[in-house]
Amino acid sequence: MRTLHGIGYSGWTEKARWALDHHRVAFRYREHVPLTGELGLRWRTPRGVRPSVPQLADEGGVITGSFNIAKRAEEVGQGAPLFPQDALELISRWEETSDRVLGVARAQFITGLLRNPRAQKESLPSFVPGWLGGVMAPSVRMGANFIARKHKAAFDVEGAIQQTVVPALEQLRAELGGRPYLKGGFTYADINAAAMLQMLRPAEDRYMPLGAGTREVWTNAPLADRFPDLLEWRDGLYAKHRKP
Ligand SMILES: N[C@@H](CCC(=O)N[C@@H](CS)C(=O)NCC(=O)O)C(=O)O
Repeated sequence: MRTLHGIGYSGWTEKARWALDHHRVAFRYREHVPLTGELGLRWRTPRGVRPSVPQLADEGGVITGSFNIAKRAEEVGQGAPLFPQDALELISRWEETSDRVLGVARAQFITGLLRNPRAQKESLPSFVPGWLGGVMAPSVRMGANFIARKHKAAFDVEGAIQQTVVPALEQLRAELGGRPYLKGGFTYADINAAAMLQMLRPAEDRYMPLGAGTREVWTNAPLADRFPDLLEWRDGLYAKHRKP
């Protein structure tokens, strides 16, 4: 069975899932647990590829990275293309921007998680009973620190937000210019852009179920207040193009 390994609250995983769902590609989902899942992740990852999730295993082999998975979905799935020829340059530009912003989003999340015991408990695998949450929370902090080191997360999160995220959001606002899509119709460029907005306020629970602590950690109120038009755009895009 086609299997997607991912992190439920990660923007990268969301991009891969969205493309697979859009193209009606069936898959089973497996949650990756940082640190304890590292060995399995390395074992699955083809030689010469940096081990990360999302990662899709299907009859064609193992595909690592949201962009490659989305392309694979387009190849094997059905429905309107997300990568039309005339949008390829735009998509690759927003892929690059989205990737940089998600890197800052990860750093913001890790910093918030380390300070939020409720989110730490919610990050534990579902088989850990609630009463063990407090005891197991240090393992979540170890996992968060592991991810910070592995992916060289920014230390100065606020500085990275001002330097990388704010200009990207201004750019998105300018390019959208009040229109529903970055190109004439819905493309992967919109998915790339929408994923960035998770670090302002995550999508509604019916699209991305998150515990209250995790949702709190993902929310950046000053940014959300500064870009309400973009959040409104993202919510409209979800309502129209993302199956709950
Ligand atoms: N460019 C990659 C980035 C993927 C990435 O950085 N994934 C991180 C998400 S935090 C990851 O794999 N973390 C878990 C781990 O490394 O164990 C993509 O588009 O998928």
